[in-house]
Amino acid sequence: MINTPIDTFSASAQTGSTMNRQRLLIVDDQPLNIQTLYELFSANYQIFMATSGEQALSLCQSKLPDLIILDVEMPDMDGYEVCRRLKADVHTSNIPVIFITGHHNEAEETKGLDTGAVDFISKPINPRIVHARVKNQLMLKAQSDMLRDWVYIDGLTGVKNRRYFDERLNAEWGRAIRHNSELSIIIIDVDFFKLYNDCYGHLMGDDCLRLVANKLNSCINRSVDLMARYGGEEFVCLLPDTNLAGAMTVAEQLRQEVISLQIPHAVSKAAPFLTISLGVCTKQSMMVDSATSILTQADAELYLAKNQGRNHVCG
Ligand code: GH3
Ligand code: MG
Ligand code: MG
Ligand code: MG
Ligand code: MG
Repeated sequence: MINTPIDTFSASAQTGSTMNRQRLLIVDDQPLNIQTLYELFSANYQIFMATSGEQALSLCQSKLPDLIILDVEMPDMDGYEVCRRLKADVHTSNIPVIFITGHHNEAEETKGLDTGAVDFISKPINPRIVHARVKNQLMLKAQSDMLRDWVYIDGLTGVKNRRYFDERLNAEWGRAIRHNSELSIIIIDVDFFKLYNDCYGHLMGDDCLRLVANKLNSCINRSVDLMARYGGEEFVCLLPDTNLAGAMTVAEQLRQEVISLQIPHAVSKAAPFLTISLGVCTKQSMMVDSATSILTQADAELYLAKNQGRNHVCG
């Protein structure tokens, strides 16, 4: 049987690999209850603790736990309300919630599950059952996280794909409009890549794209910046809070970094090694009034760079 990455990941999650321990948030207004659960789980998971609803919500934002064990009855805000708020927020809506409560009846359990919880456990708890249920939910969470990541990764190069770029561009465009902030993008196209394939073969072409993608990706330093494969031999870089001058500087660095790879390209008409052309556009540009038009304009600049003999930046 072929070992899929999910099998491999599940196996390491089961053995409780200390490298990347999953994060568990325990919420209960009684410190003694927290203590019991802490002792049950601290060997396998990274634990965060909260004794109130407000504290739980704030920890969810800052720590993004993989699972929450949530008490129902708490003085400031009950567990149902905490769960409702988590589910209403896109940042926290996919964190699974397991309720633990002393008041067990059908109506309460139904209410808990309707609020969006994945499980409902009554006190007094059976430690082995709680452990098994938590483990199952964390396994599902790890698998769904991994699938979600895969949806956004380009299979050939390992950098983010166009689907991810399009979603981020729309989100960042909206943010830039709301905050009246700057936003730039760079479209990058490998020069004479058809000739490269013709000369060295498609497999070498693939290797070349991987090298270029990794180099471009490694040039992106701020966590808000994004490098993605846009398709074929084209890449695109998203730079929030960056004006045209800043983006031109980044583009020039990218051009030079790809040259520094010194990938032989004997039949290129631009240089004896592989080069890229880049088109830069910023939200402040006269022609730009939408997320789509910033792309169109960057593409127009790329076209100019190609016409100037390639191995150029235009913006
Ligand atoms: P220009 O300088 O004008 O950009 O010339 P070009 O040859 O790079 O542009 P063109 O659009 O004519 O050709 C792009 C080539 O990129 C053709 C296509 O086979 C190749 N290509 C696209 N995706 C891949 C890929 O995943 N792997 C490989 N090896 N080649 C690819
Ligand atoms: Mg309580
Ligand atoms: Mg192209
Ligand atoms: Mg082309
Ligand atoms: Mg090209």
